[in-house]
Amino acid sequence: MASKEAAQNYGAEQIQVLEGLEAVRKRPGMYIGSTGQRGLHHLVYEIVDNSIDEALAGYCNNITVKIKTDNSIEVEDDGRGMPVDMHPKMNRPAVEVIHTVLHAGGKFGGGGYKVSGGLHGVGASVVNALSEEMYVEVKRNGNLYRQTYARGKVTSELEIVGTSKKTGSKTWFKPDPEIFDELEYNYSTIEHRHREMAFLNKGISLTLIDERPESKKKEVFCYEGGIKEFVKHQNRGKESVHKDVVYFEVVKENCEMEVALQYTDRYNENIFSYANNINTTEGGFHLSGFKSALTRVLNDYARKNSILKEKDENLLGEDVREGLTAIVSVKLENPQFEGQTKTKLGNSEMKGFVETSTNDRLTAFLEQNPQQAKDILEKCVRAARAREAARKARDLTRRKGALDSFTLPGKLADCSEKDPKLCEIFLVEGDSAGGSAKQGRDRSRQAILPLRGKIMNVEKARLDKILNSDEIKAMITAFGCGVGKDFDLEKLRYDKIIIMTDADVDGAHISTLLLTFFFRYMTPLVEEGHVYLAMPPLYKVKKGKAEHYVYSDKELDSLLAEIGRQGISIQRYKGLGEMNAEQLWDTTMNYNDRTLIQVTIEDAAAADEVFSVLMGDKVPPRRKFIEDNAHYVKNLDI
Ligand code: 28G
Repeated sequence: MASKEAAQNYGAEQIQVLEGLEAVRKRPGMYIGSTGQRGLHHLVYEIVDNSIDEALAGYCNNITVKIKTDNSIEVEDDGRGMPVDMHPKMNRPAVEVIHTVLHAGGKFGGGGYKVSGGLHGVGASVVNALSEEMYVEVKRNGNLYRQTYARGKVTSELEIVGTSKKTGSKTWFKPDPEIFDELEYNYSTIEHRHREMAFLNKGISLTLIDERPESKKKEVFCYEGGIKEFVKHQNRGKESVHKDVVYFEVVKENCEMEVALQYTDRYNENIFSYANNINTTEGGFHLSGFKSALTRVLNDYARKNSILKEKDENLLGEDVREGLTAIVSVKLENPQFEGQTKTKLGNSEMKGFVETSTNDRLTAFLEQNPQQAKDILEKCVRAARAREAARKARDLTRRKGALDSFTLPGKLADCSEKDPKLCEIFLVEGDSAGGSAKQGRDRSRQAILPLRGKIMNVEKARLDKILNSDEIKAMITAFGCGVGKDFDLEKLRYDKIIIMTDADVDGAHISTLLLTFFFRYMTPLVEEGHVYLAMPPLYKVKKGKAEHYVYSDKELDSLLAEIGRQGISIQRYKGLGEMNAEQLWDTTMNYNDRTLIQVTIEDAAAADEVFSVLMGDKVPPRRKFIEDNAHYVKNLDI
């Protein structure tokens, strides 16, 4: 049926509605965070969240997501099918209301808690508002129903188009190019979220299919063990300190919590917390409840079993979290998300709930598993001793002024400008490229720090040892903002930290090491977007007098298609050292023509993961990782 006719049926409420979705189109960022790739992916999560809700309600087992060749998305579930009956107030079919009314989810009221909810608690109507085309199919009551939409509006009435003995919902949409700057989906981003969702919702089967010819793939994610398997996955490639993943689940009438944890021989803390399937990266009451309980239970157990003597100090939180991998997942009725990125759980009642539950269940685990309890506590006691030793070492370095910015490293060629907002620092692989960069740079605003040889692998050392590395000390002093717990972004001496390495194995290795270090010990640097990768050219193509710098193989193909292959010469740059100062400036450093890749926290986390798996001690997970990430690892060339 024509859209005009449909529109004429609208009452006053519906007109309100259209204005509502107009607002979504005017300010999409308010609803999906951004109009870049992150926002684009958000559309998928919004729809999948609805299927997950249906699964959590107990009516759906299988969810399939397809990335179609034109970068449109199809999501299908085998739930009850979206309701098609008339909505009493709106006088429209319920499925239409779901797709045309902002925040329609809440309007139905009652009936189980909305568990997933998405980052901003928006839903299918927002996806409609931001799609150039959309359709929904519902199998229900023996019928197959279908309705189409576009840019927030209905484009055809709900129709019965066939029959079906099954039940379920299918949604297809094509993101609107008028809204999004980026229209191409990234398989691994969606894959990552899918795996996470499957871990967080045990037993649900999530299938991901990529139909695009260049990246054809199909994967099924289904974990009967839920977050217990999540911890195992996180710890693949690492040595665990004790045998089992500790797991417990406590379900109350209007909320539930699940915890899984296992200690490894590493030194970093690896706790992920979730509320209604949302990764609460800023933490909140559930996380603080967990942490309090952990510290308390382990101290109590250690005292009771004379692992800590009377004269010994209590273990600190950081001692009982060293090397810990843990997932804390809560589900509750009215989650309050607070904080800068709305990823901090503000429901204070969750602290007591998680704390009491963890107290009881973890104490029981330790008492029932004395050997594992011993293994865990020995690790914590070692951490406490190392902390003391590290503090002494740090005091010593500090007294010697080794990390102060007034003793800037000798290798640093600093810039003359004093306003950090205008300054940038290049971390350059090798002394020879460092030399060219020093000559070629803009001395007023660009500083150069050459890095020689390999950076230390921070994965396998505590901070005190890391601080013995000259390369790392040089970076810390040059940046001026300290490290680890002492890190203070306010003191950063440069607005941009630019990693410039060769486009080869070693270069990729060095970049990965640096990102891992920043991710672990200077997190805000990455979070606030101060870290960049320089993009030196891969080729120089000459034809007659014309010279072209080329930055990727794809670009090379299109250039050759344009200028032809006759009478050309192609130089492949293997390293930065092959360029002189002027070339380095022209191609990579000059403000106008260069390309910088801003590193996101996800990139850094991925680098960290690559590291902890590839540099770990266990071979099988390494092989599996390389197989799974063949494409990425090939580029990384480790
Ligand atoms: C394929 C793409 C995404 C969905 C359902 C099923 C029901 C439903 C969805 O109801 C109104 C709100 C909460 C109850 C519920 C069907 C009850 C009976 C449903 C989806 C009423 C919405 N029969 N499946 N919504 N609820 N799948 N997949 O969106 O209180 S949305």
